[in-house]
Amino acid sequence: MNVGIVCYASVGGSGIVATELAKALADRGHQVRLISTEMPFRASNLRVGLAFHAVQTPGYPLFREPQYLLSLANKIVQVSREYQLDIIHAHYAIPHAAAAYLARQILANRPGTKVPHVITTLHGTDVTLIGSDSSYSETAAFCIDQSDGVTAVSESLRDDTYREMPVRADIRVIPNFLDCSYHHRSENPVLRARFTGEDPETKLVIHVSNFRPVKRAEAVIDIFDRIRQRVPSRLLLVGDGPDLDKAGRRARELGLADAVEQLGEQEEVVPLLSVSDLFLLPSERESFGLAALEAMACQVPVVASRVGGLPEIIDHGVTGFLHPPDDIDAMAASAVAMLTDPASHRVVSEAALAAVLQRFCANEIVPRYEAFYQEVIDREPTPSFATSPLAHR
Ligand code: GMT
Repeated sequence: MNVGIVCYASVGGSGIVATELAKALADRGHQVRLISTEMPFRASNLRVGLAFHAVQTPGYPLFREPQYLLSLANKIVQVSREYQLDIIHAHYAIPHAAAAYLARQILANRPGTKVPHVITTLHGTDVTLIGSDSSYSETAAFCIDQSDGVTAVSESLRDDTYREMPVRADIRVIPNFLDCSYHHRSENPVLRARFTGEDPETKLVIHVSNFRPVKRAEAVIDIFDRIRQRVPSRLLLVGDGPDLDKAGRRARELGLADAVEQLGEQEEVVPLLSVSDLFLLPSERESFGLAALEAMACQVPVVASRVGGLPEIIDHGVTGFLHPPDDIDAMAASAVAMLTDPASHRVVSEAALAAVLQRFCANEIVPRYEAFYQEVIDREPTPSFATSPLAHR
């Protein structure tokens, strides 16, 4: 199949999932074209069957805002026409579903042009924060409904979409996944010693995110403060975003500055997860929690909020720990229990890995996307110019 995958290039789960899907589809023999503003995070390795197309959005003094929706739709039209795309797969509905819809309408209006099918994958805040905002809800819901197929990354997100937006489309749940041949623990005593100061008693707690308000970075520091009162430990903060400063300030207020290491954005998280003992994710909302899944694959027990899709990945007390987002004390208690009981730590780490291997590896999930593409194509033959209502205008 010829597949165009549209995604954000910035650090974030939706771009990572889209890129991993593009790579996996290319490995399975499809011709895949990634369409984004710049080469997405984790896409840089050369791969047969995978090409990248950059969206340029030129400014003009009259425009106060960049016209990304128009330039993206334009790029999709050009790529689709040139490479005869069967599928345009838009990751993150806003505004990618709209751009894909517009591109399809343009292509349907051109005689003799192949018109691709549009699939939109909902990732989370495109529904729960932005899509449900009254400034966007009508256009976002319309464009989601106009897609030929819609997927959501968790049951919870599917339910939230129906509850929070006027969407009528039949939403298929296809969970996020990892390349399990890459995402696994690989011990690195030298790196670990660099963070622990070679103290064998010191535990490493880690948080990886884009430090936006939903991630509750200050709560990460508050939980770590409670952990550190009981366990010699250090905290690794991986990623960057608007609330990283707040986290640093909170750490200084609590006298924890020396115990917190800010590593900024890192393309490779596996080495850092592999030296860690515990992952904290006290998010306010989380449609899936890809970062938690990556930690589990590296055998790092996760202590997280019982919100959104996290209960679909973490079985409380078995493969990790879930608590109400505001229950900092309970999160700290679970963390301390894990860090002070090596036998339980091993049991939870192994159960977490087993859950990932059983349900969330690429070889399990990517065929579900392929089957969905085929189902959408079979359901409705590609609209041709002759049958398009636009053709007669
Ligand atoms: O967090 C966002 O605002 C968007 C998005 C992203 O691009 O990182 O994150 C969402 O999609 C990820 C991939 O499907 C999920 O793992 C995250 O849980 C989800 N974030 C939220 O729901 C807050």
